[in-house]
Amino acid sequence: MTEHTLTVAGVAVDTRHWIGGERVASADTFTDVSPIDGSALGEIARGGPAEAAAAVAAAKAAFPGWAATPRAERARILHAVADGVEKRIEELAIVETTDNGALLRSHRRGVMPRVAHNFRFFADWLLTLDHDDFATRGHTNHVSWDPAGPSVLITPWNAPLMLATWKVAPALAAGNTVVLKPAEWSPLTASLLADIAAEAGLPAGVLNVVQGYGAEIGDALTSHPDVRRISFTGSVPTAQRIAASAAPRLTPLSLELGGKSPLLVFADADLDLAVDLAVEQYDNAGQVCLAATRLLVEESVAEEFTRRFVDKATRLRQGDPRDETTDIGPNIHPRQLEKIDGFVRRALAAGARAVIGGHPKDGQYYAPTLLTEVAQDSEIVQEEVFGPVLTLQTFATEDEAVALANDTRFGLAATLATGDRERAERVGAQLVAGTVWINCFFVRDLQAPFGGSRHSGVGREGGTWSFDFYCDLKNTVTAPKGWKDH
Ligand code: TXE
Repeated sequence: MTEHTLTVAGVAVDTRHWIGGERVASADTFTDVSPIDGSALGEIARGGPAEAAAAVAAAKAAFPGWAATPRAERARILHAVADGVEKRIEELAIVETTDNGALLRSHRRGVMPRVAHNFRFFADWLLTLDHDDFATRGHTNHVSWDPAGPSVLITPWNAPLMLATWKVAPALAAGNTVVLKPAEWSPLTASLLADIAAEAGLPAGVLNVVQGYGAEIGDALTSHPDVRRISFTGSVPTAQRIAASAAPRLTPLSLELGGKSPLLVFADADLDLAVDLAVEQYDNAGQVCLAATRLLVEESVAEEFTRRFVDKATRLRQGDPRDETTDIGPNIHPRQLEKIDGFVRRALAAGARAVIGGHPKDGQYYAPTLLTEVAQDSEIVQEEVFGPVLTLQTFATEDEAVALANDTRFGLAATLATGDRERAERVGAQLVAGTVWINCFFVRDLQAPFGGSRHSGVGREGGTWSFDFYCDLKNTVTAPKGWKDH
């Protein structure tokens, strides 16, 4: 243990930035707190413009070498990063859970293995990226994927390492260098990732990690002239700030923002399946951008649906996320809890009825909540709460269901529960959503595009769409004539 290390369940985490292959301290620090019990985990380097500039400079210096590294070698190193993640799954899982309060069992068995997969997937995809050739009037058009340059990746706290590596893996695979800025409420696993990447042989400066408050370090990163790509996952207001900051230089942006997604339950659905899908929306204490927080249920089954939902939801166990039997852990921060409760209190004051929950519990926990008697144009129906809070509205016809589903400023995802294939197709086609799930939720192949429309974001992540974003596509057209043949 040094003054720059904290330990979580015996795992040492360096609390400094990682810039140009070296640990760098800041004069200032901020306290990292565990949402499980409010305990202070340690002091984290609090970066500002100077650290941002140093990290971008390191990324810029490392870019030519990494971009020129043969694809097979880049892929080999990314697989070695995946090996390192796999070796440290237990450590990453307990550190992440302690830092952000999400369930240990899902970190262990779901999230961290997928973090490793993110690296493997983009390493393998890199090797399949083809240089397309087209012929036009005897000329060849040769399309190549050139790495774009230093990329700034800004990530949130609800799934810290998972969401960071969705960006880090394709950015590095494409040949870009990276400055990663994790959320200040969950800074730890990004620091461990820097260790793992260094051990895997990633050259110095290719991946840099800077810590700190977005308001203090963010603008220096997103307005930097040497930054060629910015990828952000987080809130709409922050995305707007980043877009404004990047606008003078027209730096390309990928924005993955919030949602207010619907779950449409039709009378012909398998009702138990529909209830399972609805209760699943409390996962991660509701801190999931994709969460289908608006339950839209056909009138004729609403009463029975609600009865079965309440029966199942009230059996969920809320508590310490390290406990294998826990279903819902804490919310990330006292400020987030206040925000959630504010939404609920205002909804209740406006006439909503809490079927279950509707209040905070001891510590940083919020009771799983279902609100009915909510107006379509009310705040609780229109705004993202990002907590374990669902609303229930009913509809009489399919057209009404579609109209309600589409009537928000978001367009991230939509889930349908129906036994009728034709209806599923018909309704799915009308929904404004980047992902439509039919009788399922959250399943997704990394080859498929992920993202949203309207205020849910700009661009898509996954498969070729990630490479599209992190590369400058170049078309080289060669004439058949003009050669001096020897
Ligand atoms: O997000 P922010 P917050 C939504 C959710 C939640 C709300 C607020 O509704 O209740 O956002 O969360 C960095 N320049 N989502 O305030 O501010 C910040 O340091 C550059 C949905 O925590 O968007 C962090 O790393 N960066 C969501 C990241 O932005 C800045 C996930 C996200 O923080 C910055 C999280 C700036 N000026 C919240 N200001 C999802 N889509 O999954 C902040 N940051």
